Amino acid sequence: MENAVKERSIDVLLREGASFPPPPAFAKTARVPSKAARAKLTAAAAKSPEKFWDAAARELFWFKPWRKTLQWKVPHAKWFVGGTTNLSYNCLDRHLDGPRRNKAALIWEGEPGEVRTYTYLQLHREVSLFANGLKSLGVAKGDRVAIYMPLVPEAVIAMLACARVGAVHGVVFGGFSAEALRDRINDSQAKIVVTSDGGWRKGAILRLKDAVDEAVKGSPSVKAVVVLKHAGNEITINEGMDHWWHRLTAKSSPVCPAEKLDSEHPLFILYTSGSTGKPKGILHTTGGYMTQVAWTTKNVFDLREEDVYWCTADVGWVTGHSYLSYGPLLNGATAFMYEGAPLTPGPDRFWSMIARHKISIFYTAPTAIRTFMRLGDSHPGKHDLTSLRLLGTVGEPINPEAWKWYRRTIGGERCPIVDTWWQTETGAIMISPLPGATAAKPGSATLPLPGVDADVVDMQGKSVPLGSGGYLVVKRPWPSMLRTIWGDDERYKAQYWSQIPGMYFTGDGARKDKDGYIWILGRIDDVLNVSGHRLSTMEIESALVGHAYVAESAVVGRPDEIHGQAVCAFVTLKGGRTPSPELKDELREFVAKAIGAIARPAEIRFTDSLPKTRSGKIMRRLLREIAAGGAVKGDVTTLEDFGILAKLQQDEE
Ligand code: 7RM
Repeated sequence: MENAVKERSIDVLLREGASFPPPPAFAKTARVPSKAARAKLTAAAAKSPEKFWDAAARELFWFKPWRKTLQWKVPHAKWFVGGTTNLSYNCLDRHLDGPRRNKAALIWEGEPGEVRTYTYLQLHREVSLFANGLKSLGVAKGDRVAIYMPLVPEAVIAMLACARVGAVHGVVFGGFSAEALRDRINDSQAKIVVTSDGGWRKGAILRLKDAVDEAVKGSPSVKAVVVLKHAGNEITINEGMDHWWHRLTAKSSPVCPAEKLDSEHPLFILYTSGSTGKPKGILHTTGGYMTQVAWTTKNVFDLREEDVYWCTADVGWVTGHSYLSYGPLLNGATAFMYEGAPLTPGPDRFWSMIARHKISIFYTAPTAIRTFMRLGDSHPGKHDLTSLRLLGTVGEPINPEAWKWYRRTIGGERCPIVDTWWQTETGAIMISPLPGATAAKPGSATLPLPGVDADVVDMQGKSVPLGSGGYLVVKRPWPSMLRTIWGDDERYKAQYWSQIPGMYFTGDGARKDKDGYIWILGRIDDVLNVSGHRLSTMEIESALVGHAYVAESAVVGRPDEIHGQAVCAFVTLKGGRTPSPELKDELREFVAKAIGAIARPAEIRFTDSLPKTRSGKIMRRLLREIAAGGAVKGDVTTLEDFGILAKLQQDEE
């Protein structure tokens, strides 16, 4: 079993820092404007979660209303039973009768500098054309379509077109290899692949079509490949298989009524790697996903009609599904998207875009924040960032130092920060501040949102007292929950519903502080055990980056005969700092002082970079294998930069 839960409490060592109440000017006009207002919402939702989600669903368009809000037979939920709707209709058609008709839906900037804007009316037309194109290739309700694209508007258009006709999209991140793509196509038995000639990254062209050609050789389910002309690089066209996007849509009709789909109709499959074994195809369905994504986007980001909202995630990640594509469009917002690398052509690219497009909401990952922090304040300092009014983070725990830098240097001490906890599996944000209502504490995702019954429990499922640690679970079904693992319901049950009886187990360890705030300690697999003490890798990392010379760190356990496990820390230094044996000793003492002697790293390894997924998650499994002196085994398809592995292993010789 993956993530086997061990029966032992998690030692709580992390100190609580400062608290930042919502800026009064922000709270005054916020959707949820006070602590009391949030408490009231939460209490009402706790009393009747179904009533709460019912009201949220009613803000959207349904062809036919549902008979029953929730049908729950552990571990299978159906939401809005009997209702029919369409996600693409709710993102587009619903906005065409009012003032949003000619409002910008998407503003896109390419790495070389091109800017393109789509109004809701224009986006609706492009989606309809492409949906008809898909139909002309034989795509019918329920068919799977793989999308392997750069971060261009057409990626979102392809997703919306699938949703429109009831096809199930499976977006595969454009940085993945041909092999990873092939495995995902085969597991989902995709009939069509949508791709582009290439995509821009760091001034070079990523040759996506070549990877598709390679993958399709081993994917007999694929009947056609649609190719967007984007980067303009030479590619091979395979007669009978390949279709240019522009030719396909040129002969399509712009009239494509949205299919009336059952609320539980499959919407997408998104693959996420487990700690062992092959990637899991997480399945999401229509009505419940749409409802929770719409509600959270509106309330967590406190969205306004006039906002320009930027979520930096790629569509290949769940954040790119829920909060780059669907969430903003469901709310009729203006979403900005950027195709290229964050530091191209220079380290101020992001800040220049924020200033030029007057971005007001900015949502990114801690890894990006730490990268920018490491580059220094001069780059954001060159640009006017006063359009910003709200900042967000997602993907991993943010260390308080980076949080404070983000608030000061990017947010000008003016913007609230929402630290949002959720997973591919949860579909939408579950634990987060509401920016006008919740005092933030740097490093904590704060409280479960109204209608979400998340808690920290022991192995028996008993809620732990305030001030203690345990396992993060969700006790009741929520609308945007995963419905199963594609093709493997047994694994779904074993992975999520068998470890703590009757509850959804997230795989994360967490602790509740005296105010009931939740602090995510990281994946349970990432917890180490030194002489019987449970230590969170994250708190040791957080201590290390508190040192003036350290840019980033990743801590893993390596087998130790005496102590069970020993703490091994991989450390990258800030620019201009050089590794030395003295610095190793200094860092070891620094951790001992910050947390306790028990956490003192047995080993420090300096490195130029850490192995990460594109969404910024450090692949600790790989580091564990390296620390133990063994070879790297298992799935590495989600690794962003393969060169790092060889380098990390070499460094020790
Ligand atoms: C959205 C996403 C999920 C895992 C999750 C956590 C970690 C995500 C936070 C976080 C601390 C956060 N989906 N995680 N957000 N940890 N604070 N705000 O990331 O499926 O790719 O990953 O990411 O461990 O279980 S994901």
